Amino acid sequence: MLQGCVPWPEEAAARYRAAGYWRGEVLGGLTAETAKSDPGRIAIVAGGRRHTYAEVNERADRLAAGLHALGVRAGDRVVVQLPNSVEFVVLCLALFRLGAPPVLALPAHRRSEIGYLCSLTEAVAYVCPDVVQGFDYREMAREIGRDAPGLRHVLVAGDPAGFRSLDEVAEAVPAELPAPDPGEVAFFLLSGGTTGLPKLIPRTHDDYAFQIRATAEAMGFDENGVYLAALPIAHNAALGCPGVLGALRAGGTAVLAGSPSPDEVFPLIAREGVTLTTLMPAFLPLWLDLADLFDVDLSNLVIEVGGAKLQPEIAARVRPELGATLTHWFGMAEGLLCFTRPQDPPEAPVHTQGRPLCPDDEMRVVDEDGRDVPAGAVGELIARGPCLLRGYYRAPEYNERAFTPDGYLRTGDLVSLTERGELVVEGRIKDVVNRGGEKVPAEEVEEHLLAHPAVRDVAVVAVPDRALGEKTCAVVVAAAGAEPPTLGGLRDFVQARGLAEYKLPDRLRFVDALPRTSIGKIDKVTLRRRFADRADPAQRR
Ligand code: OOB
Repeated sequence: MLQGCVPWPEEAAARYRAAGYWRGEVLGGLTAETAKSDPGRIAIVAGGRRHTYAEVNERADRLAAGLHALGVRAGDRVVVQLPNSVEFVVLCLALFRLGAPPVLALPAHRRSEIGYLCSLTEAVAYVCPDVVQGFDYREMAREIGRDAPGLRHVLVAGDPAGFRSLDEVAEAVPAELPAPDPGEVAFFLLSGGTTGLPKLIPRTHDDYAFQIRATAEAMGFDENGVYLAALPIAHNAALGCPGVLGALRAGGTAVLAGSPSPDEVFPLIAREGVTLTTLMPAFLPLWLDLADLFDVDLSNLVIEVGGAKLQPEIAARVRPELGATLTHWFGMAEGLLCFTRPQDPPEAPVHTQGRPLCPDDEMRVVDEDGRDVPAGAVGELIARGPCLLRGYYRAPEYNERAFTPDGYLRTGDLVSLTERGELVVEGRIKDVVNRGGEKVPAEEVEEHLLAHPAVRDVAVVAVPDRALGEKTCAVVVAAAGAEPPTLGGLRDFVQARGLAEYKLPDRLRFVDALPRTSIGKIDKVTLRRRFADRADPAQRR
């Protein structure tokens, strides 16, 4: 396995193979079979264009050859930051074929995150779009390039402005390439639940092929299925649950949208006959309120909702008001998936996040000392299984804390299990703000805020928000003698340091000193409680 990754113990790997979870499938081959048996079938619909299996498959072959000609080799890492587009999918297939794992950054990431990913992974290439929503990724690439000596190529989808055009690389003549080992890392996902700087999750061909196959089966998604990707496909939820990759593996169609906003997706759902999609809970009220304005029949649609707390009263409205089938998900990029099945009774997704994907997913609920809590009680969820990593990439010290000695991931989520083994998410102990499904690592933001001359001390905590569930509040101890910082000033400051916009603080509160626990850690429980109801005066009306 790629250096810096932690393999599963041989005993577990043998068990997962014997049980038929890991079948030696490689992700580069996802489109190959359908491209041969039914070349004219539509694989991807994006930006109003339809792309056949034959086209997508051939473009991936050409791009793999072109990247190889540039010197990209098996084991090299490539940071990929593209919006939902056919280029994104073709590039991933090409890199899977080469065995050069893409590191999937989110479109919202900026200099701080991308620069860090490039240096952590010693990436040989960074692939970005030209300009999206007024943001010029090429300018950012120029800045990053200065600090990343190992970065040999910047490839641009669109106008390359002095860099190399991705399209041009994709003009190469397809070449025979050795198939990668299915036990190898196929790509890296970013963790949404770790502390400090972003952590990388290695996903192998074997484990992800199992995830997309088994989730497709559970959702009843086959070659007649049409999956709508309305969330960024760099995120596990839209990439592979079964997502775009699962849709391609099944021989179905993936429709790529730029956002889950009703005016964009409802016409697409109607026109393309979408059967499955994924949403974060924050968008569901909008769908419920606006669906009537669009003449769209959702009775054949299954919606997967997860990533953040879904309010039961919103969940209960889905079937009666939209006519669609709701499935409720607890997912992690780390590889644990629990969800209610479409055929479960309608009340199941209202109250629980369902059962794990795999019968061999081992989930335990433990107390602070790591002892199993009594049945039904709340504790931290720890888990291991055929999709669950055994270590973050190049993070040996962090891994010591993040995993138990026998390989269970400490999820940092507080849960309980129902008598029937269904998961109920009850809270969280990890220091993350879940901002409508986008995860903001508090420590990472605190470090940037601490660099501000008017900030002596700071704690970033979650405060309740009606629309997003949670927002980010910076609790600041102002530096003596300095003009106290303003929220706008702090946001500009952190943004200028290259942090993604969704991580900028939403609120600012001042204290004379941060409360500490008996062992000297910042007492965030007290801070959260103290500022919860004062966060948004509009909410109290
Ligand atoms: C999904 O994945 P990530 O990696 O962005 O975030 C994982 C974390 C979990 O550890 C948990 O804290 C939170 O997101 N979460 C939920 C939740 N589902 C995830 N918190 C409350 N209720 C839920 N239902 O978010 C993700 C990956 C695949 C599918 C769906 C979501």
